[in-house]
Amino acid sequence: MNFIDKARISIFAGKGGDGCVSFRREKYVPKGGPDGGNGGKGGDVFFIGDSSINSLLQFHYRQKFKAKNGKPGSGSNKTGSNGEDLVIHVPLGTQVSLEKIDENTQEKSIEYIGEILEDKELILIAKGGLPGKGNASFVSSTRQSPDFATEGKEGETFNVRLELKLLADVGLIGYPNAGKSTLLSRLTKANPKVGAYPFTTLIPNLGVLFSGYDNDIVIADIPGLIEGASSGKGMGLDFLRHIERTLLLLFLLDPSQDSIKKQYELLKKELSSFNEEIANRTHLLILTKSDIKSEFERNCDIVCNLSVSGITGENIDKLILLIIGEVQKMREKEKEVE
Ligand SMILES: Nc1nc2c(ncn2[C@@H]2O[C@H](COP(=O)(O)OP(=O)(O)OP(=O)(O)O)[C@@H](O)[C@H]2O)c(=O)[nH]1
Ligand SMILES: [Mg+2]
Repeated sequence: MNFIDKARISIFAGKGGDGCVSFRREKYVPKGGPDGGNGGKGGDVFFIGDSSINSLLQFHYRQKFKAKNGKPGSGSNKTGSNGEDLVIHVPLGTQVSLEKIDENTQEKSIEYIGEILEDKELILIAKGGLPGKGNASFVSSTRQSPDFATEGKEGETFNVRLELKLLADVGLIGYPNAGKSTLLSRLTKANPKVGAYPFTTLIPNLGVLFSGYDNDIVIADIPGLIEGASSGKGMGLDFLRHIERTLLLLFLLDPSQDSIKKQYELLKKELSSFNEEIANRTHLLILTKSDIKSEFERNCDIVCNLSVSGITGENIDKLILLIIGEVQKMREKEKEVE
């Protein structure tokens, strides 16, 4: 599965409506007092978080987004209606930056605005133009019949860069070489690099498990964790931010490397030093490489939830059901909290 996780779009807020020049018309009064109304405000452009979207795909089909202009004012002091706002739906986790050009030096820069994390979270990106004033607004003691009005201002326009850090639902944690990437390729259509050496995975891989429910499950395969990772050893811990929002962790324990109990304790300890809350998150203990387990019985010193093989496929179907069940449970719990 290919993730489209970057897009560049142009957004245009609406122009303010023009003010109106008008004079009251009454019988026997050829030119009554000024009654030209103000224009309406131009529509704003917002982004809104939408949990039902999970890619930036839509922006590959459409790149220009425009809010409506404000309507001009009219006679009898009628104010023009405001231009309708435009609300663009984006997936949760979308990071928004604006391209800016310095008016004097023409230098380009990128201004990071923020990340949209919550469903229905709304951020204002481009403000609509202010309305023009009708001639009635310019009446003063010295100016009884102004015959001018002002134009509405242009709305803001920006080129916007969107980046989606896919939010993984499930994180695979384990020593280097524990079989994390092999398992990801078994569970999903992802095709990460697998190697018979530690630290084959240098950046997180993501795969999607099609759950059959309305939301598919994104699984993150991350680099291996070793003792001292929290103090910078191995790949460090920075990549753990990719699993900060997972619902479920799978501890992949490799019988061919070390005592399973020790692996579990060490992984938990390193996770805790990154984030105590992550370390205590719901997790399952999965024994990997079950096809060669018998050679390493001595290392199997705690009972795991399941033992699987990414090579022979043993118990992969059971693992899929287990993951789907746990994730559904967690999602329902999340909904109850909301
Ligand atoms: N016998 C056996 N070997 C496996 C199994 N799963 C993975 N391996 C082997 O273990 C080695 C490491 O596999 P990877 O999937 O790259 O392990 P990883 O945990 O992603 O490793 P890093 O990315 O380096 O942390 C490779 O040589 C795999 O072929 C398994 O179920 N059985
Ligand atoms: Mg790997």
